[in-house]
Amino acid sequence: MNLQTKHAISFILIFFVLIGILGFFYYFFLIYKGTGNTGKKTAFNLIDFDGDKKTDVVIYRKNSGAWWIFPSKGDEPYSKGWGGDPSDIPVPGDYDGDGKTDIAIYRGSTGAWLIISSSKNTPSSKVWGGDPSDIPVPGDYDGDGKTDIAFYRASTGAWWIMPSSGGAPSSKGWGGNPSDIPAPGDYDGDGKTDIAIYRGSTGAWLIISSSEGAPSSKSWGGDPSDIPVPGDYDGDGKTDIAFYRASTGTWLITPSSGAKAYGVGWGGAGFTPVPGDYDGDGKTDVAIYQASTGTWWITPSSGTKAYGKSSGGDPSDIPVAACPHSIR
Ligand SMILES: [Ca+2]
Ligand SMILES: [Ca+2]
Ligand SMILES: [Ca+2]
Ligand SMILES: [Ca+2]
Repeated sequence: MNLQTKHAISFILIFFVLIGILGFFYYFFLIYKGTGNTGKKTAFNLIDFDGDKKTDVVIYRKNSGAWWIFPSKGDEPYSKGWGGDPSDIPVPGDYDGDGKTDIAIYRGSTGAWLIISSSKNTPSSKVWGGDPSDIPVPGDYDGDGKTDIAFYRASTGAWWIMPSSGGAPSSKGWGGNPSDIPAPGDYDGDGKTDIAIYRGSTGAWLIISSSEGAPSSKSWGGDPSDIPVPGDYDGDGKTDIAFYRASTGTWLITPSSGAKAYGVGWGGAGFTPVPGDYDGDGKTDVAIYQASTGTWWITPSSGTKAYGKSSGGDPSDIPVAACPHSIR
């Protein structure tokens, strides 16, 4: 073997070793990335600003337009001014698909969605809605891992969805009864949000499965004080039909896995349901917010002891997890 051949062989060996090292790092990069939006999807809107897969306690202080975020990781709480118009409704979601919740407001007076992307920290604005009867219903209807802006127009009973994947906006008539409350969720567990209505007058859940396109109806609720609280309480990746009966402070849950329906007494007068996955076990936890003291009372699904957490208690505070019609 002459010197030239030796050099050529060394060069080829070094080349393959380098490829191997790069591949090794790329593999771990993919695993790391997998903890973000490519990880297992949850069948509810996880309000998770720090990206640890646990629900954060978050309030929107209406009178000052400030968000107060208490990261579940235990970092210091922080605030961010975003909002301030009396018609503003918090609509947090993962609009950029990086696995962290973005601060977002739906401004009812103009129909503008004002979003701060967590990945780029840049604000954006898009008008979608604006009718006084419009109710924001953000969700991942196209299943690309990014929240889509969407509203339910109560006056006509139509759902207007702008897919984040860039397709044409769609409109679908589903609802229209004055007692209808939008209750979107991933009831069939295919990773796409399903259009759904809770009809207060009859206690019927009217759901269109995104995988089959077929409508279904289930009776669950019907008391005038019932508030729909869909979530994945059994952790099977499908949203469960559930309501909170304010008159008695009872949660009534029908697990999608087929297990027996059950009730949990947790709440009562002066409490607002704030379901979320506070312990990060993939199951929705029963939790309530007490406006008079600004305290969150959380019962972790993992079985650890119930606890309270204060988020201030300004009378204008809105617990973001209770925001109507965000998917849970
Ligand atoms: Ca989407
Ligand atoms: Ca679905
Ligand atoms: Ca479930
Ligand atoms: Ca949980």
